[in-house]
Amino acid sequence: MIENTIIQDIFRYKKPLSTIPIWFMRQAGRYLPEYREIRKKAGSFNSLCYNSDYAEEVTLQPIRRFDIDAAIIFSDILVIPNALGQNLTVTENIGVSLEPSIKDAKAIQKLESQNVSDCDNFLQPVYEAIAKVRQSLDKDKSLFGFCGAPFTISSYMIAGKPDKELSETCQFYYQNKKLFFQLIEILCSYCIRHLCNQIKAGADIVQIFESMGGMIPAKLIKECSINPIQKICDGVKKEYPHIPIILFAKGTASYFKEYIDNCNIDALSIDTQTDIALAVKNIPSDIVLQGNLDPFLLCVGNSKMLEEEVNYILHNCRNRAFIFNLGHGIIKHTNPIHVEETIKYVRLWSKNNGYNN
Ligand code: 1CP
Repeated sequence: MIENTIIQDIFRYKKPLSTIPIWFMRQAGRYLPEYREIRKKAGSFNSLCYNSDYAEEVTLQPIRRFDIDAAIIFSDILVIPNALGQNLTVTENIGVSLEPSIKDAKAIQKLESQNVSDCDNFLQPVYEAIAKVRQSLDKDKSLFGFCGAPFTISSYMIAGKPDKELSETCQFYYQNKKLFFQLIEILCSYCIRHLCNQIKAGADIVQIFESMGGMIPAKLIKECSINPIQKICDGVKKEYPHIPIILFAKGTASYFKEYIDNCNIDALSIDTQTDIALAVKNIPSDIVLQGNLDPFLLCVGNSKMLEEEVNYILHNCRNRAFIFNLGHGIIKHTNPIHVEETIKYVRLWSKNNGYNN
């Protein structure tokens, strides 16, 4: 297992080191011409995602182009529902769908009767891709594995598509609370298994995406988000106590304390809706921070505003164990030159403030 990446050192020492590590959520994807080329060659998102050579290639593309400090395996939070029998379709300009959607007890029973090793086999290309990337990746760079948090995954499974307002997910919850938690339980165990398998294959850090966090009603946050994430962290830490876990729970700043107190997380990824200065003030210093440049600013690429915002983030995090990133994923219309420029500003700030680069 790789143990001396720049990012792992941040977790080991819990203080600023000689470099500020950088990576970008959704750093592989349509904004890169080299990704579009492979995507075309593969023919569909699924053929890309489940072909370990293609997945390896697109995972490494942003590393080659930007020389950043971490790769994140090219996959998706929806591979778990796909492995559990829902058909996953990603169509350009239309979006994602999962069919058939989960509507009743029969559908949940079907999920429950899935054979665990069949799911492992289905996801084997993801693990193979991880092993290949780890072989090619410099030893000082981290490789992220990831999964969605059970609530976020369940929202796609229940609606069969993005459930932006959680209208279908919350109605399902209120109508079939018992069934809903059966689904969450199933997802907890598959998330633990999927993260452990990714670590076994070579991932040296993992991130959990609760992308729908900000839409969860206050009354449901504890049982629908915090408890399942706690369960996943405990499950992963039991097998791999030294692998850092980062939580990106978008839109949940008012519950950061609850997440930290209850879940065994090592870092919080801060969204753009949260002022990084407040995060620094309110989050204990043994929790590593990651974030939080606005992906829309990155997309527009106004140099002066970009530099000012990078400086604001870095200045506020100057005494913290910190990983530079976005507040959410890169938008597909982003010019890769803006990413390069951002990296340049981070390096420039570091140099002017006594870091090695
Ligand atoms: O070529 C294409 O059109 C595919 C678009 C795409 C990509 C590039 C999808 C479908 N998934 C991915 C890759 C992906 N998804 C990665 C790895 C790439 C990287 O980060 O470099 C990761 C980490 C994800 C995670 C993911 N998928 C999340 C959580 C992160 C977030 O952005 O909040 C979510 C919510 C998804 C669902 C999903 N998969 C794909 C799309 C277009 C979506 C969003 C659907 C929606 O809610 O609108």
